[in-house]
Amino acid sequence: MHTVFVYGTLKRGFRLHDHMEGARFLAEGVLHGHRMHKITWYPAICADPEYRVYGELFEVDDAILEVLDEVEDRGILYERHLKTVDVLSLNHSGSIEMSEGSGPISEQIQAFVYIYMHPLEDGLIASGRFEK
Ligand code: PCA
Repeated sequence: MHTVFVYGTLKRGFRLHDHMEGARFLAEGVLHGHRMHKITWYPAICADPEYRVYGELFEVDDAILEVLDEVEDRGILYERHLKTVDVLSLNHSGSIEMSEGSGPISEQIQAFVYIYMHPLEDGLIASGRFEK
């Protein structure tokens, strides 16, 4: 199994989420050191120490990851990189165990992230949150 961090159209309720069918939601997450831009109807991110990106963590199998690579035009638009993502919230039945007490748990997880392969200039989303 693999962990992926999605920050755009693959999130729950967004345009390409259907391609995540069979994926298990783990938690909300934040990726530090990356900056978000709006391309057209979808976002993209690149490395930038000044910014952060918010998204969702899922557990996926080989087959789903293969579908996502295709949907995201891996090798053409995005490259898939393993990144360290901070876990912000957890689902109660997730494999990431809840610790005692409530509130967000500070924990990190290694996850695949689709990083844009081309320069990003216009359409900065400074908040790091892709919204409809
Ligand atoms: N889909 C992928 C990368 C950008 C996009 O719109 C995602 O949601 O993470």
